[in-house]
Amino acid sequence: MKTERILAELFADDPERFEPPTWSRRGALKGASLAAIGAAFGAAMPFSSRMPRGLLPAALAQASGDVPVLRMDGKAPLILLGERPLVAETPETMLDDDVTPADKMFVRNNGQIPERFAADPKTWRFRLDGEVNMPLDLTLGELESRFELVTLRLQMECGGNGRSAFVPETRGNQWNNGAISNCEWTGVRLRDVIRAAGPKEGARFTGHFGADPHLSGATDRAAISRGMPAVKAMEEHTLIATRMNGQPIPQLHGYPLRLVVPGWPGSLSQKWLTRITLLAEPHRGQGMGGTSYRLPVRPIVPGSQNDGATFADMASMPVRSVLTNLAHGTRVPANTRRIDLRGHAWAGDEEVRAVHVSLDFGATWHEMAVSPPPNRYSWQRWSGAVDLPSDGYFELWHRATDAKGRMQPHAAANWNPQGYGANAIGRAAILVG
Ligand SMILES: Nc1nc2c(c(=O)[nH]1)N[C@H]1C(S)=C(S)[C@@H](COP(=O)(O)O)O[C@H]1N2
Ligand SMILES: [Mo]
Repeated sequence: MKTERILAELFADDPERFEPPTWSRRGALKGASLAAIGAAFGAAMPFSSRMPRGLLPAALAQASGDVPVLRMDGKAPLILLGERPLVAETPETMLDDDVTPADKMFVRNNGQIPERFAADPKTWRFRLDGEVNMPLDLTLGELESRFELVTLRLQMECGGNGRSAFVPETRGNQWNNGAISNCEWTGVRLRDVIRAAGPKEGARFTGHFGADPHLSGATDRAAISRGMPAVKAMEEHTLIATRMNGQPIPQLHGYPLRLVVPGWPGSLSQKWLTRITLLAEPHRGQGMGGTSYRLPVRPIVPGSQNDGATFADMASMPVRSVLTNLAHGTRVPANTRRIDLRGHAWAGDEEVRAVHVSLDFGATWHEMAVSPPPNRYSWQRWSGAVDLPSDGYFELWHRATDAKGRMQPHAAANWNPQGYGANAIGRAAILVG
């Protein structure tokens, strides 16, 4: 199928036709009529009668076309969100592999990228201390030989994935849905290492430390240092990883040792891991407390100030889906009447129960096939097809449902100052003909 990204260009031809959106890119559209939108697209909107009033068409609401691109050895042309620190997102159509290849893995750094550990990686040292009877100081080689090695496919998703959907806009990297990877990690279980150190009764939380310098270069400040409740640390899928996709971990992604905490905010998965400490109270490192990786327990007014004192730390990430075989803004040939669709879906600690697709702005939904995960915490493949009644402008909406029946909402919900947990229904605009 020959595809072209054209919708943004069509809009660029005649932007005056539109009044500005009331809020940000996904706010309601004031003034512009559907007829005007249709005229700008040069296409009919077959389901315009089902379009909710005030909804900004995805073709205008979501960027497509010109975006800054990461150019880096060993990395695919990801969408560059920031250079200092280096942050890059994976376009949805690059998330089609069941196991995310290293070059397509999104990048999220909070500080500088440390110099590559030049010595034999087996000599890298890792410490486990705090509320334990026997603090451990082990080399990577000792970790691998003392504890059982396991290999698992594990999702890793930034807590801010989907942030660009918040209205009004929030602080932080404006991710679409591409701050997600599903690599094959090999490592030892964190719980085995904790047990070997003899945790004390009071060991109820962890704190994580890595070797990357703070962005300012200050040696007394951590780039990021987060922690989690012991229950998550003791889960069998939480790994101290030494290999990714059967290879040493790439430098950008934590060589030679990193923590992998699947299903919870990616910030817990400390790269360039040097130390984990067990604590009686929640860790107080960089990225803990206030509004960092924390969500309102009771909704707050969007756009309002809040110090986060009553918020709760984010735990499991919410359910989400990506469409990987068709880019938002694609044009398909006239008379195309059936379209194959596929992608991935995941839901933090939960399994995905269903994925549905709508062509008519959510009036009717078609159930897609969803594969079981190869192991818990892997994302799942979904696939199916939809029939198109005619040529014209369509939006493919994709919505996943988790095992508890929770669905992706129509709009980013539970607004919070740093924009975490946005998992709105995916919308891809296509033009047929
Ligand atoms: N040492 C260290 N670990 C880190 C970070 C960091 O900046 N430094 N960023 C965290 C965040 S916010 C995320 S989302 C993931 C991103 O992992 P990746 O860059 O390998 O995709 O790493 C986490 N671990
Ligand atoms: Mo993140």
